[in-house]
Amino acid sequence: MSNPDFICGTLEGFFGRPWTLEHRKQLFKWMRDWGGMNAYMYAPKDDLYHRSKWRKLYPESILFELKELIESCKQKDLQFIYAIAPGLDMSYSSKADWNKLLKKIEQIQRFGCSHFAILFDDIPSELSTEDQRVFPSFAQAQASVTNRLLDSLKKTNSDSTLIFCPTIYCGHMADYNVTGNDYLNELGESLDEEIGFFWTGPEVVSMEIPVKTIQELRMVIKRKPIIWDNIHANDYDIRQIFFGPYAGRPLELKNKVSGILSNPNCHFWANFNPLRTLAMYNNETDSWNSRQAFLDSTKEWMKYFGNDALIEEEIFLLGDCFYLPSKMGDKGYRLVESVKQITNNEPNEWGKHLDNFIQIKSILNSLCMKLIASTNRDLLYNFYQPLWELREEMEYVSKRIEWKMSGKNEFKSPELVPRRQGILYEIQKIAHSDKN
Ligand code: GDL
Repeated sequence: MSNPDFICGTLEGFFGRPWTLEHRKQLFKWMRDWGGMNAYMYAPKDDLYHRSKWRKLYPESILFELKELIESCKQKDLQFIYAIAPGLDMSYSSKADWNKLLKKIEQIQRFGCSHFAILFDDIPSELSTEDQRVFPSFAQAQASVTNRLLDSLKKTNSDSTLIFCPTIYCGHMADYNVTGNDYLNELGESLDEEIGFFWTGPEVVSMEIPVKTIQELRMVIKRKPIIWDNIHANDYDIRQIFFGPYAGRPLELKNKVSGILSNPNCHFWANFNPLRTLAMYNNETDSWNSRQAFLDSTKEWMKYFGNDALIEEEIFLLGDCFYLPSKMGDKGYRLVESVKQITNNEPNEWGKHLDNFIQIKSILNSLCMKLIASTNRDLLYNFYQPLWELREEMEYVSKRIEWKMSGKNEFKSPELVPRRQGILYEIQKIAHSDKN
């Protein structure tokens, strides 16, 4: 069973198109049914009024949606956390900005929301000249606004809570020297001890979060952090998608932090396994096997595709091909190994790899055929791009196989689709050339 004082759930905190009301309602239903999850944080970077126009009140047309979300969370016993991100252009010493912040928060409080977060991630880290006259440092400026906000929230409702996201929010940003980081030390000293503190781990996207790195951080920030977990986020490269399990975090981590909120794929339907397995992780007390959790969760995931003809083998392959950043599932590794052996060797050396390739290709093709006939069109559109790109590459490898087996001299088969081109490709070719 999970600890009720521990915050665990979903954080909609990515860049790009926010989820829809329907998506969020589906999410709340999942979280309630699974158990082990008790919070949803609303922080879509591209909700205009959350970040870019944080000073502006929500127009009625959008406000009703927030009201519905807050009510829907309440009905399902989930904590709704509203986050605001004023850091792009807030003047920390300006009375006018402070009043705007309060007005905005009051607008949300009116719907019975008492859990808030203030985010200072991904912003310029220099104080303006006016702010420099008032505050000795960036940390002091942020701590002052955040402490005042907590006081003000408490005046309205003494049960209010507040979480703070710092500008340095992972070990990498502190040059892996958290203990010696002035900004973090100052926050530890000056932030009210009741205020929660977000941390993404050693990296922005941390494949592992070792317990010892958190113990070190706790000494500095003088509280247990709340993990803002980006392991399944894909907003930094939306050609990728992650269906893999919650992994790389030992169970012991739960005792060292005060919560875990997952900021997952922008593609809503990609998040079943990522979130389901986080709920499993939070319910687990003895031992954690992320692979087993993935297998169990995938079986539950199947019913959301809208096609009863789909079989487990197809869905497992889908998950294994698009697993975690820089990590594939078993069948993904097997496929890549076979492509490598086939490409680098002559047909008489291929051994089992040809059969392996053909078998996986056939599962992939039947998966795609069934997906395009499935009734959950929203899910299909979410998965289209990476899946179709993979199919195209499989076709290309098939052409090379035919050519190698034919014994002809030159590979003449034209590529079925043009190579990836354009400005991104050109820049990467130049900037990443030292890594090749
Ligand atoms: C970030 C952003 C987050 C984004 C994620 C992955 C934090 C605190 N902020 O740095 O909004 O989705 O990276 O790209 O993680």
